[in-house]
Formats: sequence, structure tokens, C-alpha cells
Amino acid sequence: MYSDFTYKDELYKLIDDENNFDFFRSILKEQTTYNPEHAKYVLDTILKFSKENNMVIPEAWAYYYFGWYYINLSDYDTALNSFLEANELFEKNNYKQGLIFICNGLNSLYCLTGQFSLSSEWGLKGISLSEETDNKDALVTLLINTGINYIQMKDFNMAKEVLTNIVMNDYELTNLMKVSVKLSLAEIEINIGKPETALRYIRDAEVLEHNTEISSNTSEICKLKGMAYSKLGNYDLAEIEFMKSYDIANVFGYNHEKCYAIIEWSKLSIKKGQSIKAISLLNESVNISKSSNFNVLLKESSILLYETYKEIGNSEKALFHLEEYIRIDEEIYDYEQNQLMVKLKFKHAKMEASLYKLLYDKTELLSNIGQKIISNLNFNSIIEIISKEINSLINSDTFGIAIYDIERNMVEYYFVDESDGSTESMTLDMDDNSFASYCIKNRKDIIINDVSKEYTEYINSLRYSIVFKDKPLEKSMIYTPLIINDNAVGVMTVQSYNTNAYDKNDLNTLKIIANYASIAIDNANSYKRIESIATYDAMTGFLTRFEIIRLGEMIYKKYMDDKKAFSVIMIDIDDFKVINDTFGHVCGDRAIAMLTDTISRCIRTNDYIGRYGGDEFLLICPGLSQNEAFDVAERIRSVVSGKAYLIDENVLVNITISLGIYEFGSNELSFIDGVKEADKYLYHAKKSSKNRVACNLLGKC
Ligand code: GH3
Ligand code: MG
Repeated sequence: MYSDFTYKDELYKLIDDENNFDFFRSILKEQTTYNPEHAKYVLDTILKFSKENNMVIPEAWAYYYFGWYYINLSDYDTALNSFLEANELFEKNNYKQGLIFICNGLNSLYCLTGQFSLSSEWGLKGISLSEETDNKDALVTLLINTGINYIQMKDFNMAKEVLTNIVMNDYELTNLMKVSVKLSLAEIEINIGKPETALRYIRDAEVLEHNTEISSNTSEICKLKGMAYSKLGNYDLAEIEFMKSYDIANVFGYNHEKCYAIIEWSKLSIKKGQSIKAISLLNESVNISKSSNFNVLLKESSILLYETYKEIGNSEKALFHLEEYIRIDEEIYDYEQNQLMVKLKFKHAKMEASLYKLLYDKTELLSNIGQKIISNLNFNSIIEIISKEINSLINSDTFGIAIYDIERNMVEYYFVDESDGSTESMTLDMDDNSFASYCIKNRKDIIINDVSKEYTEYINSLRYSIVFKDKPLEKSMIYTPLIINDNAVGVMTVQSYNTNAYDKNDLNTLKIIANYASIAIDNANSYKRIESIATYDAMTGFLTRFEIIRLGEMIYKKYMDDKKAFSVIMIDIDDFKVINDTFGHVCGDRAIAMLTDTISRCIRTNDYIGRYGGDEFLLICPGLSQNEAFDVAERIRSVVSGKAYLIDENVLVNITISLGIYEFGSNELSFIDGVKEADKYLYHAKKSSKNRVACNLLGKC
């Protein structure tokens, strides 16, 4: 039945000694990576054969290698189940040699999926098992993996300690292990700011790799070189290395390495200010990570995309990627919590459950509040939402936001009393001692447990000032800067009347809210800018043609419905071309600005004026009949003509205007029809002698 099986002899040898799996071990690790189809065929056969012959140990090994097989297919759930299946069988037989391998497998799997605490836990279990059984090979593999794990967790000190220990202890290492250690040490040195040392380690690794074929290590070497060159400021060399790393990974189908190369390459592009390139690179790594379930890489790509889009002012895309980042982070976190929960079932599961639930609710709440904050475009509503919601996340008596006004060198504070919602504002000089200015200038967070004892860390003297009358002084407080486009633009703070009210978790929560608030404030500012550009004409400060018509249509509807009087006046400068032709366009512009300034001083606060054309203005006078509008128009005409305008050095000119009036009644069909009527009378005024007001009352035309 097994006569066709490639390794039939080896298979039957298992019957004599089921513990001797060495032959299959020597081929399977390689094959699961480089020839997965063949590996599956071998594993299926071993599994079937072991079950038929009641051999538990080979069965467990088969499950174990299925774990690696599924890791290579990026099917991490099935990989986990296979490892756990193997674990159960090895445990039942107290087969420590196998258990050590399981620890190694789970250590790597959890590291790949970003579950670092679980990964460390299995790593440590494996290390103690290999020490116990004096299995040096396994010990070294596990130590190296633990070191790599710490690098992934960005705990470079611990990583360095573990890896240098391996070197110091003179363990016997295979060539592959040596390369792995050197490259890991290089990565640590780059991250702790010693790129030269890193380059030395990389060179060592290259020498060791010299005779071997191109592997994923070759791609990693190029990537690390790129990172080191980038740290040294040699961007051109760095880019060449990243490109090489990418190409090798691409040609050989090492998707993991490819994503790593892309991420580092994009960081370089960001440094060089090439945002578009960074975005296109990162989009590629997002696609690969999504299809291969590389959650850790997807998370990193998302946060980089968020930062890049924020940098170029595309808040919508920035927000999308921030949300994506939070989603993946939650997913990884939830998964890990779930796994930990399963393990804790027999311990104090209840306590853990409520703690977990609390954490979960908090994340959920934060994301909901974040949505609310971001979808708002009005600064006051943003503050209102945060102050209303913040107490569900952090206990606070006082909530505050301060905005830094760079031009005036001031911070504008808004405080909310959380007990009754009353507000206070105050302005502080940036050069005065304040927690806000410390936080903005240093871009650092502040946690204070008891302000009277701890203020000296941040400010020289403490001037007590009570924010809310009849309320006590705040004793503990946390501050975090609001960052927009890499600039600290303000601070957010929560404060309590009690001492020791806040810890790091509260600060983290505040930081997330501050992040949302920064995006919202940034959006609100852009919106305000856009709104003002669209609403007001830059030269005259009058409403734009679009806005005055929009407003006119609204007023028209209301006044027609209410049957009230309502007039419009069309104004046009007389012989304006002459001013342009004689003194040039710049002087012409100045003349328009001065004239419109004069006009705006003549009009009532409830009238609206807009720039209808180049030298043509439309004044809407709600509530005025034609006669009343005539008086307004006449006053404007006489004030304008009675003045001389200094439009250039020694150039003093007189300007006159002509005006046409129309009172809305039952004849016109729309607002624009009425405006056309006013234009007609303006034409009459121009036709007669200019510097006149015209309307349809015969006597006044
Ligand atoms: P009229 O008395 O018949 O109104 O004569 P006019 O010379 O004022 O002629 P008209 O109103 O037809 O033309 C207005 C001129 O104003 C035409 C255009 O070149 C000029 N103009 C329009 N907008 C601007 C501007 O923003 N700046 C300057 N300098 N000139 C402008
Ligand atoms: Mg004109």
C-alpha cells in the first residue's frame, strides 16, 4: 500500500523505533518552505501510517510540521491548531524533545501574528525545557527567536542582552544561526543609533553567507544596509539597497521580506519628502499584507500611510488609514486577549474577564467618540463633545484645551467644569511659566500626581489661580500636546481635585483623544479657510458673486412670502477703464479697494453687498422700499464723489459711480430677474450723465 511512497523504507523503520523521526525531521523543515506540495504529500502519508499503526509520536511530528506548512501558506489559524494538536499528543506522552519544538513553533507563529506576549511565553517555556533536558541546539534556536521577538516588540535592550549572551556563551552555532545572530544584532544597532557598528555586523554576515545561494537572508542584508545608510544620511546608497532587497524578495517570492523592504524604503521616501512615492510603495505592502495575513506589517504600513497623508494635508485618507491601524491593532489585541483567556480559564478567569471586558468597552467607546469628534467641523462643538464624553473614559473634574497662537506667542485656554458644563477661557503668554507652554515647547506629556510637590519638574514657580470660582484647586493633572502636521499646536488636559488620580493608561487614553481632536481641529481650520475663500472676495472683502446671489435668493423668498418691501441697488464705477489705462492695473486695484472701503462705511449692518463683476457691486437692502433705497443710494453716491482717492504716490483721483435701483414687487419671476431690472436702470443712469441714481419713478430718473 505504501510501496509507491518515496520514503517507504524510512516509514517502515518507524515501526521499530517510533521515536526516531530524525530522517523526516531533516527533510521536512526544508520541504514545508521550499516544496510545500511534496511536504503535504509526505505528511499526509505519515499521518495515515501512524494512525493505522497506533504510533503517537510520529503522528504528533506530522501535526507539528503541518504547523509550518500552514505558516508558509499564511493560514495561521490552521497552523495554530496543528501545533496545538501536536502539543497535546507530546504532552500526553511527556515527550519533552517534541514539546521543545512546539514551543519554538508557537514562539515563531505568535511573533509573526504580532501576539508578542504569547510568543515570549512559549519561548520562555521552551528555553526552560531545553535547559532541563540539556538540549543545546534547541536552546540556541529558541534564544535567537526570543531575541528576534524582542526586536519586533522594539525592546532593543532586552534583544541585545539575549543575543550577546548567545555570543558570549560560545554555543555551537550552525552557519545559518550565526548569520541570523549577526543580522539581528545589526538591526538592534541601527535602532539604537549606531549604524557604523551595524554595518560591521552586516559585513560579518555577508562573509558567512558568501558560499550559500541567494536566500531571504540576502534580501534582509540589503534591507539592513539600506537602513544603516539611511541613518548615516546617505540616502542614495540606502535607496539602491532597498531596491535590491525588494527585487530579490520579488524574484524569489519572499513576500514577508518584500514587505519589510517596502516599509523601510517608504520611510526613506518620507524622509526625502517624496510622499507620493511613499504612498504608492505602502499601498503595495498593504495589498501583499492583506492577501498574506501579515497583520503586523499591515499595521505598520497603515500608520505610515496615515502619517504621510496627514503630512500632505489629505485628512480624509489620513483618517481612513488611522482607523485601519486601530482596527488591526484591536484585532491583534482581541485575539491575544482571547488566547490568554483560554489559558486563564482555570485560574482567576472571572477577574480577568471583567478586566478584559472593561478594556474592550473602552476601546469601543474611544473609537465611537473619535468618530464623533472627527465628523465635526466647528471648534466649539469639538470641545463640547470631548468634554461631554471624556468622563466615561477618564475621571476628571476639569477638562481643558489650549490652542497656541504662534503670531501672538500666546496660548488660548478653554476650560470646562465637568460637574456642570460651565466654561472659562483665559490667555497666557507662551514665555510665562505654564504647564501648557512646557508641553508645547518640549512636545512632551505631563503626569502630575500632586501639583504642589511636582511642579518644579516643569515650571519654576507655581502661581495658584483658580479656574472656576468657588471650586477647589486641581491637584493631579495630565497634559498631552496636540500635534498637527508635526507641529505642536496646543495641549489637551484633564485634571482632578484629588491627588494621584491618573496613571499611564489614562494618559494613553488622553493621547488617543488628542489625536482625534488634532485631526478634527485641522479639518475645521481647512474648512474655515475654504469657506472664507468661497464666501468673500479677496480684494474688496465683499461677498462673492455666487454668495450674494445665493443670499439674495433666500431673502427674495422670505420677503415675497412675508409680503414685505425689499430693494436691490446695482452700482458700477464710472469710466473705470480710464483709471486703468492712465495709471495701470495696480493703481486700478487700489482704487477698487479704496472705493469699496468707502462704500462699506455707508451701508447699514443689515444690508448685504457683493462684488457682482469687475467694477460692479450689488447691494441688497431687505425691508427698504424704492424711495428708502433711493436715499441710501444717493448717500453712497455723494460720499463716493465727494472724496479724493490717493491711488499712488502723488496720484489723487476723483471717482464717481452710477447706481440703479429696483424694488421687488409682483412683476419679476425670480431674484435674478429683479437684479436685471436694477441693471437696466443703471444703464439709464450711465446713458444720461453718469454719477447718478436711477429707478423707475419718473421724477427721479
Ligand atoms: P462705464 O462708466 O461705462 O462703466 O465705463 P468703464 O470704463 O467703467 O467700463 P466698464 O464698467 O464696462 O469696464 C470696467 C473695467 O474695469 C473693465 C476692466 O478692465 C476693469 N476691471 C474689472 N475688474 C478689475 C480689477 O479687478 N482690477 C482692475 N484694475 N480693473 C478691473
Ligand atoms: Mg464701469
